[in-house]
Amino acid sequence: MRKKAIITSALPYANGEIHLGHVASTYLPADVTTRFLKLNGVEAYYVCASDDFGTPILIQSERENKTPAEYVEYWNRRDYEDFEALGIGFDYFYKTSSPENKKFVQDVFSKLDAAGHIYKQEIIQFYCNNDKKFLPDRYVKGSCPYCMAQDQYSDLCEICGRVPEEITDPRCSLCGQAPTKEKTDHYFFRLKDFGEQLSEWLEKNDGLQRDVKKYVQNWIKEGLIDWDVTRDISWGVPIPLEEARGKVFYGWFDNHLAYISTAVKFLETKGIDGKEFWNSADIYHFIGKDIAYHHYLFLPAMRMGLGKEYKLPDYIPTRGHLTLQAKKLSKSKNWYIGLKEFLEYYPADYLRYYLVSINPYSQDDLNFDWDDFATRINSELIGNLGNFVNRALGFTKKSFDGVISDPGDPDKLDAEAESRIKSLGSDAGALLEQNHLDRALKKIMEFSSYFNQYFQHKEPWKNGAGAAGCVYHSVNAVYCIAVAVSPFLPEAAQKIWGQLGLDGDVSGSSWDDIAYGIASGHKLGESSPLFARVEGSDIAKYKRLLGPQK
Ligand code: B3M
Ligand code: ZN
Repeated sequence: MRKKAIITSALPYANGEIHLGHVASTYLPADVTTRFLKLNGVEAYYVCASDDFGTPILIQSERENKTPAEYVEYWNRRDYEDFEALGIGFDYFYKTSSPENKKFVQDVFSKLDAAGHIYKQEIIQFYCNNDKKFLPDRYVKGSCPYCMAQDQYSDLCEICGRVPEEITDPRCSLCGQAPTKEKTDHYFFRLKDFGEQLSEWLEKNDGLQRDVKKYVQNWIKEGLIDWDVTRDISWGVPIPLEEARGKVFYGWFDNHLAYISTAVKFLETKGIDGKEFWNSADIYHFIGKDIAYHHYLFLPAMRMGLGKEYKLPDYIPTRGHLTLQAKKLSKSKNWYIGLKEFLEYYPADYLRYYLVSINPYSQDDLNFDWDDFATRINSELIGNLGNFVNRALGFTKKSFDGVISDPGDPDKLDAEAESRIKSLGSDAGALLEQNHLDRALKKIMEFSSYFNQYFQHKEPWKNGAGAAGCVYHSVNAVYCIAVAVSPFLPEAAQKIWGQLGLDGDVSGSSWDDIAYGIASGHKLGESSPLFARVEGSDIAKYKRLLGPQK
């Protein structure tokens, strides 16, 4: 672990609401990791931005009679608010359409061009004579040449998932007329040239996820293709060449550069040299597996093309897709759960708990299931963790007037409890460092479950000789839980903190504090149940509410 870190997560398109699928694969794991790093004294910053360019956004803004700038402004703010409600603690949330990013993108292009990594080539592109514009990507609809599905975009068939080389029966998606084909000059990035360097980088970088590396190496073996980084549309970063007037960059040329430009801008407002910080920090890019190609090949190749200006990522944690009730999420079919809507029903920590628990450090898909959600919250979060905290603190209030007793001589159970307390931080910490957030959370839950049993066996309510020791160790276990669980469940952790009678913010503590932090003589605060049960009858209702019938 370096002493500095920059954490990013895939930039959300400023084109619709954030849903649970986005949260599960990227924003939540990135947030948990950032909070963990901060507790470890790492100077860590989590930066993100809305992804403002691209044809889908331009088309949608035209449909809504807004300028694209107005349109993305709305989603930039809305997405940020939704993230905040989930406790996603960005240090900075900006936008790819920022002046800083535009300038940075143009500089990068000029440098890549000067270094010989860019070439110009004439291509044939659909053109609508009615709308008087070129029609890249989503501007053209037609039938998929593979599966014959009708009404598919030219850049992706949503039915069979393939990218058609050329769509059958093309039509302009704005006016429905058949387009013509016209010549236009585009700029290409020589991705092909980077195969060997990329392969070497993947090979020697241990921080990169093993299962992803394997198939990325296969892509390289199969042969890379150069990337067309131009679009003939009006919304995007202008290509900084006189001869390219009216052309803009393809969204995937500029969006990932906003990781750097946003971080640098943020750091500079803090009086820190952004470039120097970047190059001496651990760099994390959290993503979903569908954009692995872009992050394991295109992004590093572009950084390599710049020479040694900005270091490559150390970690690209890549997670699978979320399914809902075992079916693929689909916005068009309304089979998804919006983050904002979910948080109207349940506290952020419930979602954070559930989504971390079911989400391994791998590209396997994960499934949101309402019944499983209810069971896990009720039996694990409430039945185990909530129950232990409430029991330990409630008993201390009732029988010891909220004052932590002197433990006296430890018996066998106390000695074991002590060793558990002493090892929780390093056990869970090691898993967090390896990106196994789900396993780390499980460790903390096992710790809580162990202490439930410890409390049960000690029977402090009988007020025998062991009661004082039981209170002392149990309350300290609660203290450890508050710190350890804070990256995962920041709200609950803060509540526990207050109930322990501690001032300030649990986030101000250190991971090393996961030990005996409460001395005898300390007085607890007020205690009350941390969580409310998830009711089966509500679940039945939400099952109907959320999803396709919405
Ligand atoms: N805006 C969203 C996606 O494809 C896309 C990510 C950009 S990350 C630089 O998931
Ligand atoms: Zn048209």
